Amino acid sequence: YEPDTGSPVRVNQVGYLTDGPKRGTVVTDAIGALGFTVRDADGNTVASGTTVPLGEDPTSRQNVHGFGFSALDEPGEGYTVEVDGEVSIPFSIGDDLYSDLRSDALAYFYHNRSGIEIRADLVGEEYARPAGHVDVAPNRGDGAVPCRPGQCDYTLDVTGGWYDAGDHGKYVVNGGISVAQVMANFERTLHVEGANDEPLGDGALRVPERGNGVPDILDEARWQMDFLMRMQVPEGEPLAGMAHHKMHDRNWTGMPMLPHQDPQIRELAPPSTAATLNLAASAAQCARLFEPYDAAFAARCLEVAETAWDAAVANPARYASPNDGQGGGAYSDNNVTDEFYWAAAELFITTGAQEYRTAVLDSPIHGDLDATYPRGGFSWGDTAALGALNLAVVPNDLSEAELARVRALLLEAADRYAADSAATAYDLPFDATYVWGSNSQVLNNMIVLATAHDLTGEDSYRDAALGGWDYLLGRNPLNLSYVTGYGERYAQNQHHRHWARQLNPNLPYAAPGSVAGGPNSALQDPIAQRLLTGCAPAMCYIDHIESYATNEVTINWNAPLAWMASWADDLTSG
Ligand code: 9MR
Repeated sequence: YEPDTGSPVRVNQVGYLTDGPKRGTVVTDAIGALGFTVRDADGNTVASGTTVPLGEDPTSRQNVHGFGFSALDEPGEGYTVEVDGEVSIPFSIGDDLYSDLRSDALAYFYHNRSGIEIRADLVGEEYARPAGHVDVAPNRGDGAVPCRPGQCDYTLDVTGGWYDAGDHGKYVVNGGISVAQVMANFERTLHVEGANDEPLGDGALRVPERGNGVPDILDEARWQMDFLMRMQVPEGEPLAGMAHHKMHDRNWTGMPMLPHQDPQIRELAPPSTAATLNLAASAAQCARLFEPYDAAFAARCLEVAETAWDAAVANPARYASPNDGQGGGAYSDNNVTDEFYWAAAELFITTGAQEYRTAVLDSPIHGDLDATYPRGGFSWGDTAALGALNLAVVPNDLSEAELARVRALLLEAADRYAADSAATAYDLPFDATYVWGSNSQVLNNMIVLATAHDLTGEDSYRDAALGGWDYLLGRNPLNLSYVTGYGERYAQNQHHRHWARQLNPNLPYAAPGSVAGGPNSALQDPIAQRLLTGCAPAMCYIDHIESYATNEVTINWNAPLAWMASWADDLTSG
């Protein structure tokens, strides 16, 4: 299998910000520097220079050169770069490159809501569908879901929330980090100068709650928060206050399958400490953000957060089994030090209480660079950065010295990601550990860089973050944008049960603004194993619906995508 990679001249296929860096990469056998020419849509030469030979790029095992034309600052569409007779995909220069992506990336969450009709007037006929997992056959409904046989003798109403991904499972690990990053997208607008709340506000997004006086992005977050809170073990039951790890079908369903057609029995998995702390952290953040809009809801979030915290402290080592992957993903995690840190940080920011301050300051994570900001990116299994980023940005009761330390660590992490970016042929702020969902690891590194830029205003952080955008939007070894609908060549056959045009002509492609998991050198699905064996790490990807290990979509990958789109849009509209 030889992927079609099109032109060897690689650019950000969406384009470059008017005052931002403009960098590209060319795959070539040439050893010495080559000339490059940038032309506008009419074919006039508007910039030129010579490439910088960079040798073999270890992520693609190709010989590459870099080139740059940052001085070109004339907004326009249809620019191209020519190197050695080869011409890039056309791209734009401008200030409004990320505003559609901001709302499309957020629309992902409404598209994937459970328990509610998805309306044509909000998403278009192609994507409209009946409510999934309400009590209409063949669904069993999520209104009274039992525990797995022998596990508990109650049922829970766990309707609502977002489907995780290409499957119809609903997981607290990772549902908590997803809603936390959606809320952080909004919370940034409260505390960062130049961050614009209008594109997230009431009436701005395609959600059915528009017009209710609450910012639309918080309406979306509430849909998930309500579900997460329903996953808490009720008072009076064993392990009260903990959260069930997940709920999903007893067996994997086939594809394609719309949510309302799922006939499987759905069950609650046992509670876990990691899920309980996802609930505690996200509910604590919920409490402070909803306070101005709905004090009763905010109070409920806080109560859930505090009871969840207490339950996790009382049950600090209940781990989900790594082998529990039938009918849904395992999301197992035997190290919850980071979840404790994240939850303590959120509870401390919201309440200022001594117990949480101590839990933050005494945590082994506190001040530890690798544990807080893993080199390969934070993720659902490494959540400390979520707390650390908020401690750095959201006003709280840390002393000045403590706050300075939190911010210094963040900048140290950002410096490290920036150094990684400078060391790669594609300016990618990533250490090239191409795991399942590598694109989200990249996005989370970009968030650390973007936050460093929010705090310092330094161009070097901005430029390294934008290098991540270049990579995700096409300047990469496959010459492919990983975001549906963005760029000229983009992923669209992501693994999803009903965005399944590849399997059925009556179903749609992935909706615009959906990010694919991305290259994963571990090749954990059959089609990747069949077609990609031997691949160079950054090329271990295929835009095929069956490649769930390289090409799935999920809430915890689109949440950082949306956060980063807001940040990039704010760079120019602020
Ligand atoms: O994102 C998860 C990744 O880190 C794991 O390596 C992988 C295998 O356990 O599972 C991923 O999560 C999937 C989940 O288990 C089920 N729904 C789809 C998720 C994204 O692929």
